[in-house]
This record gives sequence, C-alpha cells and structure tokens, in this order.
Amino acid sequence: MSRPRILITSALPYINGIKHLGNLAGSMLPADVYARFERARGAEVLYICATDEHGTPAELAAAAAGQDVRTYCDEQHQLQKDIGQAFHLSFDWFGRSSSPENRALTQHFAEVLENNGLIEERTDQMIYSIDDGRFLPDRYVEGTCPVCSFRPARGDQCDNCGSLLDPTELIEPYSAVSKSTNLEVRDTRHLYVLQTKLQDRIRAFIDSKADFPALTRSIAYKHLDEGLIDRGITRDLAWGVPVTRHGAPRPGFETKVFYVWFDAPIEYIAATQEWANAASGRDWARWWRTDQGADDVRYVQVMGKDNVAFHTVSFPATLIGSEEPWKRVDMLKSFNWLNWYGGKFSTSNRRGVFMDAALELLPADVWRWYLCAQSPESGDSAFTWEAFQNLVNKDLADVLGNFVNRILKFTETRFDGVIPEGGAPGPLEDKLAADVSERLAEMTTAMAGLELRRSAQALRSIWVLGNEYLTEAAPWTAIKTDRDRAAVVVRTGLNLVTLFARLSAPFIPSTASVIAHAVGDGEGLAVWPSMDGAMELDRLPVGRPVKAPDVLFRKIEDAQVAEWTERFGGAPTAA
Ligand code: B3M
Ligand code: ZN
Repeated sequence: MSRPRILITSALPYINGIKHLGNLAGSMLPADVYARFERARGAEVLYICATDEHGTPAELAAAAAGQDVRTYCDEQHQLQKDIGQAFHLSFDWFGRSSSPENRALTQHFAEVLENNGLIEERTDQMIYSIDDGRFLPDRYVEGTCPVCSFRPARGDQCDNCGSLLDPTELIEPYSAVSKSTNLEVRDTRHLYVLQTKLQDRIRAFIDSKADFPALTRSIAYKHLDEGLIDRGITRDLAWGVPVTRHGAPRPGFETKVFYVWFDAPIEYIAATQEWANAASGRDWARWWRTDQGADDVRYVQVMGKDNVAFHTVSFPATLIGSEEPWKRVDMLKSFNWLNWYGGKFSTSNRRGVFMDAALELLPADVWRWYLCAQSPESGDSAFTWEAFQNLVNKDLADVLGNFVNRILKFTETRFDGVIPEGGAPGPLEDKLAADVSERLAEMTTAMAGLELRRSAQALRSIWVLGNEYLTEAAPWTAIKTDRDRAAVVVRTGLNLVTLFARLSAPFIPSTASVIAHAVGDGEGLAVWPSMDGAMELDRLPVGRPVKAPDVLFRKIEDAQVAEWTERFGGAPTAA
C-alpha cells in the first residue's frame, strides 16, 4: 500500500511586518503540529506556506519604512522565513506570492475564467484622493464601518465585525496615506469575477463538506445565505500581478494589477511550483492536479476566521470556474482570535508580543506549548501573563520536566546510568499500560482531527499518568529491599520518557529531541507510537546508557512576569 499523501497550507502571512502570537496560534503553528504528526505517522506530507506580498498592505508598509516595495518585500520575506525557522515551523517550502510562478498562474486563472464567461469588465466608482493624486483602493482608505460603526475600519474589511467592505461604503472616509478627506468618487475600469453565476456550485461544494468544523461552515453559509456578489479582482495599484489578456498587457489596465486576494490563494499552488522548481525530482502536479494523481491527496487548510470567506467562496470560485482539474480543500480548519487580555493585539499601542520579541524572552517550545494548550479553537481565548506563567510552570516544569529529570537522575545514581535488567512487570505496570493505551488512542484521534486543545489535554494526561505511576511505584523505596522491583520501575519510567518525547514532538520539537536523546532514542522521534501501551513501555533495550539532560524548562518567576507586563503591556490600566 502506498503512503497517504497530505498537502497542508497555512494562511499566508502578510509581508507587512513580523506577525504576533495570535497569527501564529491561528494558522502556522497548528498546521505545523499537524504536519509533524502526520509525518510521524508515515504520511508523505507537503507543508506549504509563503509570504503574501501584494496589495495595499505591502505598499503602505514599504512607504512607511521609506523603501521601494520590492526591497521591502525581499527583506521582510527573509525575516519572516528566519523567524519561522526559529519557531521550528517545518515548512517544506516557504514561498513568495511575488514569484514569477504566481504571476503566470494568476494570469492563467484570469484568462480561463474570462474564456468561461466568468469575468466581466465594468466601470466602477472608486475613491480618488485629490491631494494624493491617486485612487485609494482597499486599505488606502479608512473610515467608519457601515455595519458596526467601528472606526477606523479599513476599506476592504472591518477588523471589528469582520464584514467585507467596499471602500465607497465607509462613512466619513479619509486617505490612509495623507489623512486627507479631500476625496471624490471617479470612474475607473475593473475586472469582476461573476460569483453570482457560481453561487449554486459553490454552495454544493460547501454542502459536500459536512465534516468541516462548525466555525468554518457557519462563516461559509453566512456568506452564501447573504447571496454572493460579483467581486472586483483588479486594483489601481502599481505593485502586484500585472493584468494581461492573451499573454499581453490588457488595454486600459496598464496601471492596474490583480487584487491581492485574487492572487494570494493561487500562491498555494504557485508556491508548490516554486518548491518543485527549486530541486529536481519534485512534481507539483501530483499534489494539485486531480488528473495527475492529486485525487489521492488529502488537502488541509489552516487559517484564522477572518480568512475563511476567501477560502470557502472566492478561492473555490477561481478553481471551480476554471473548469480545470484542480485539487480542492478536504479539511478547512479555522480558528478564533487569541486576544491580549481580552483586547486586540496592537502594534501601534505596544500591546502584545510579536514573534521576534517572544523568542528574546523564552525558547520557542514554551510558546508553542502555551499557544496549543490555550488554542483559540472553540472560541476566542485571552493571553495573560499570569495564565501563561501558571501553565508553563505546571505543565512543562513540574509535570514533564520534573518527571524526566527525576527518573534519569535516579538511574544515574542507583543504576550507573544504564537501563537496568531484572524483574518482571507487575499489576502496577499492567494498569499503567492499559491506561496509556487508552490515552494514546484518544490523543491520536484528536491529533488526526486537528483538535488542538483536546490533543494537548490528552498529552498532558499521559504525562500525569507517568508521574502518578512513579510516585506510587516509588523506586527509591523499592531499591532498599528489592533491586529487581526497582529495576522494573526504572525501566518502565525510562520507556515513559521516550514515549513522552515522541508524543510531545509535534508540540515541542526541540525539547522532545533533547529528551529522546537522553535515553538514546533519537530515531524513535520520527515514528508515532502504536496504540499498544504494553509494547510502548518495553521498547528500550536493557544495558543502554542514559544521561539526565540539563534543566529542560526553567520556571517563570513572578519578577519576570512583572518585567514583561511592564515591557509589553498587560491588563489595560484605567486611563
Ligand atoms: N495574508 C491575510 C492574513 O494575513 C492573508 C492570508 C492570505 S491566505 C491566501 O490574515
Ligand atoms: Zn464593522
């Protein structure tokens, strides 16, 4: 039987600056945990991500940084790539939506959609800024949200209520560049994708995805039930994919580009082409073309809830409307918000921790564990320094770290640092094996379903089982009267150590590797454990030398919490 093949994409982080922990928690991190799990289960995994480099966010951020857009994107892409690596995000490819591959593929999709009667050129009324001497698409204009009255809402989407907006809908609009309110509405030509014509097919597609999580489905149906509208897919901007027709610049569109949300999801495919073009022997089509083997692929997308509409409506419209055999998503896992003390992360107000700053405080694994265990999965969740300290100290230092340390130190002092022989498992070990089997099955099911919190809970409960066993079996007492009994307990304990490492690896890969190597089981890490507790507790060969690692997790002190609260903000103080 051939190995299952799993394609994973996480929402493409915008190029405009290092992402905060909320972005990480809702897209790249869960995708990475899942990718690591499926690789360990023996699947052929391709985990693709990229920077989303076009559109107004890129232009605005480059202007603010005083750089030309391309230089800005080059720098920021490298920064985000490095920071992803530092967080142990195991992308098989981290691409760029500004790649030649994406330009060609985006132009191709526009071409076939138009050939299929699904693109129309229309005259639009767009906001023109007289002071800036330009049109103000999307985020170039801000104002009050017509739906929820939030201010400032951006021209493309309201950050508060999530409504997708057209800039002309904003109340009391102003230019995001100059703050000028000296605006007028002018005519301009744009291309529209006729989503109204695809409504039934998109609904049928979503109907067929009954196993999508509730959050994903509710967002998709909200948009379908409101009725799809035709969407403009070009913008009056300089930076982006040029608009072509029949391979040449499209007349009248020389100063326009495709809308960033049109080309960004296409980059999932194009990034796979980038991956394939970067080395020989790689075939992108068997991941994406159902006529070339992609029918066997399970395709999983991971993203925050604000991106769901684009992935359940707009991107399917592109793929379905093309009438070409493109692979479509099988599981769309979406997340709510990770908030900062009940409020939003905010760069301008210095609220919240961003990925680069986080690593100055603590190792990546500590953040990874917290963000998975407190995943904003079934609802929004709030980061607080206090809860963070509490969880890290308890789970990682007291439960996991302490266990590994205790049993390995004991092996060193009482058994010369060697996995001891002698004795046979008794009722305590049998009970442990049965409990472990049960939890292993539970955790594996949760992991396979991308249920992050449930997976973390199951893992924690296995760590706790180990601690309870050790306390009850008390090898430090047994050793005084019954060396063989103590040997059984130590052997079992060391097998628990490597089991912990293998199960923890998707969450805390770097620490898991240290733990596995402490008992000489580096290879074990690459393989997900079986459901057989008894077998898993009898894997390590007797006579193998083992060595206690340095402290795995330092406890977070109150003084550190105080310092970080001061530096990054904490509970909002009364103004
Ligand atoms: N860059 C939005 C975001 O960062 C967007 C995702 C694109 S996924 C194709 O939230
Ligand atoms: Zn709103």
